[in-house]
Order: sequence, then C-alpha cells, then structure tokens
Amino acid sequence: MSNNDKHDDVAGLLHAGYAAPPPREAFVRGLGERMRAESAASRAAGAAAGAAAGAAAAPSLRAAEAAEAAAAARPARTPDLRWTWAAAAAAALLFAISLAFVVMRPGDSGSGTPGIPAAGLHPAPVPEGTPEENLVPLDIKLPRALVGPTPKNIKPSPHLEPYSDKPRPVFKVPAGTVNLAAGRAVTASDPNPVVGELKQLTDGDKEGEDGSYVDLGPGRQWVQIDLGEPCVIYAVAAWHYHAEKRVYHDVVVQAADDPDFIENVQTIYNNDFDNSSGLGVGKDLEYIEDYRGRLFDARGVRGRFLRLYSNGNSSNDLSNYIEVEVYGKPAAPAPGGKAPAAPAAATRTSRS
Ligand SMILES: [Ca+2]
Ligand SMILES: [Ca+2]
Repeated sequence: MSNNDKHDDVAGLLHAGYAAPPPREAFVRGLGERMRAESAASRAAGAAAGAAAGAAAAPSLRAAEAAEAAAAARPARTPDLRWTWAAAAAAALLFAISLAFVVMRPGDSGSGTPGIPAAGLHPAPVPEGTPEENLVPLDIKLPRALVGPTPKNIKPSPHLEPYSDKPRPVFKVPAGTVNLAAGRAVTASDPNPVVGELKQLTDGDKEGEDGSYVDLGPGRQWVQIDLGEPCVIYAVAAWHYHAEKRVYHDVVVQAADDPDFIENVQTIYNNDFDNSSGLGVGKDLEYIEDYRGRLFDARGVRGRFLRLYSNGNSSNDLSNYIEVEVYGKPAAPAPGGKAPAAPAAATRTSRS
C-alpha cells in the first residue's frame, strides 16, 4: 500500500464524514437518540479499526470496507455529532493503518519511521520456506565513501524516498548465498559505452572515482548479466555512481529465463512512476544514491538473466554503472522441487 493510497483512504473517509448533510428532522431528535447514535458510531469506528488491523494482506481494502460499514451504520444526527463521528473514525482509521503497516513489515529492524525504509535500504526478508535458523546476514562490502553535498537540483517529491545516512539494516538471506554475478558476462542496450567497459560491472571494483564507472548514452538503457544457469535470487545490489549524490530515473530490475526477456519475466524493482520507460507503472520510490549503492529485495525469484534499466539521472541524461551484484544460489534442477544445492553455491565464492 503506498502513501498515496493511505492518503486517499483518509481523505475519502473524511469526505464521507461530512458529506451528505442530514435531514432537518435530525435537529429535533431527543437526547436518547443522540446517545444511541453516538454509541453506534463508536461501535462502527471500533469495527473499522479491528477489521483494518487484522487485514495485513489488504489493509487498504479492509479499512475501506470497514469505513463503508461504519457509514452504513451511521444514523441521522446533528451537525456536531457528525464532526464527532468523523474525527473518531479518522483517528481509528489512522491507528488501524499504522498498526496494519507494522504487521506487514515483520522483518523491519525497527529503526526509523515504520513503513518508510531509509535510503538504499529494505527490510530484512524472510524467503518463503526458509527456517529462521538457516538465514544469515548478507555481508555486502562497501566502497570508500565519497561524501559530497546533495546537489541542489534534487527536490523533495512524493516519488522520492527521503535520504538517510543511517546504516543499512541487516538483510538476511539463506546460508550459502553468494554473489552469482561476480565475473559474469555483461551485455547492454548500448554495447559501446561512452566511458568504460561493460565487464567493469562485475569486476568487484565499486569505487566512485573516474575509471571505475561506465557511462551509457542518453535515454532508456539497460545492462544485463547472464548468471550462466537458472538461479534463485534473494537480493540485487547496484551502484550507479557515487562521486556525488544522484537520483537515477526509471530504475527497473528484472529477472528472466531468456536473454530477450520474454520468458518468466519478473520485476524485482520499478520506480518508473509515470511509465515513461514503458515497462509498467512502478510503485517503488526513487532514491538518492551514495556509496552504499542500493539493495533490491529479490524475494527469491527464479531466473538466469538479470537486467537493470535506467534513464538518466538528476545531474545529466546518462546512465552510469559501477557494479552489480546478484545474491542467490543456483536453482534446484527439478522445478518447484527441493531447495537449491548449497555446495554448488559455495564453490562460486572463490570465482571473482
Ligand atoms: Ca566495477
Ligand atoms: Ca519515468
């Protein structure tokens, strides 16, 4: 559920609270009826909170349903009671949304504002079917920080995640997870980069200085890594550029079974909020990138090929890449069968 959705819920509820003025007869109702009405409204608001809090999978929908039920139960009332109901219902809904959001994010480390991951961060995932005792923190080596001021051309936006310099929360992955992309072949929509060579994307060098990054031309570009075999992917880490803070636009990360991205295409991340790149409307936020790069939660998707799209950045119209890491394991041979083989993954650790 996006912040916009929540805003719409609250706005819609507030609107419902004071729309449709009651008939004039309501003004002459006796005290007993007022008390009954207040009691009904209170019960309805309580029902809204309970229903929304219990619906972690679809809190927005449930909250809306509960609000409708509350509206249906609302008897005719005087104008002051109307405002009382609206305020109580709005407070109940806000509480329910907050509670539901916390319930939806069981892996969050708890630091920062619930529901708003810090820059470059994601809550720790719990890959489906993996017992907690088999999860280990993902250890990502970070390059030397090149800390510069945030460029003035980066403006706050509802599509931009607020910047945070807090350390990235622990991200857990199944034991035996390795960087499958290390040393792998890279192709791109721009086969002849303006600066650098594509093989630099998987060479392990994540430093920010000149000589470590690759410049692709203007407009939508993609880079692609062939993992060599079908894999289960838990996380993707990418560094575009960090000699200054930048926002790269239309960042889309996908996995697929084939190099043309036709079979089993799965979107891991998409912040192209206006679909200007034509890959679908992205619900993820843009982010200000620094030396920590960005960790994308791949949630255990399966695929052999990884593709990252981008379309210019807040400083110029080029797409830059320094390094891309793909954390996972080779997939089990039988589809939908056993867990991936850890020994095969372990042998990859030395290849880089
Ligand atoms: Ca590199
Ligand atoms: Ca866009």
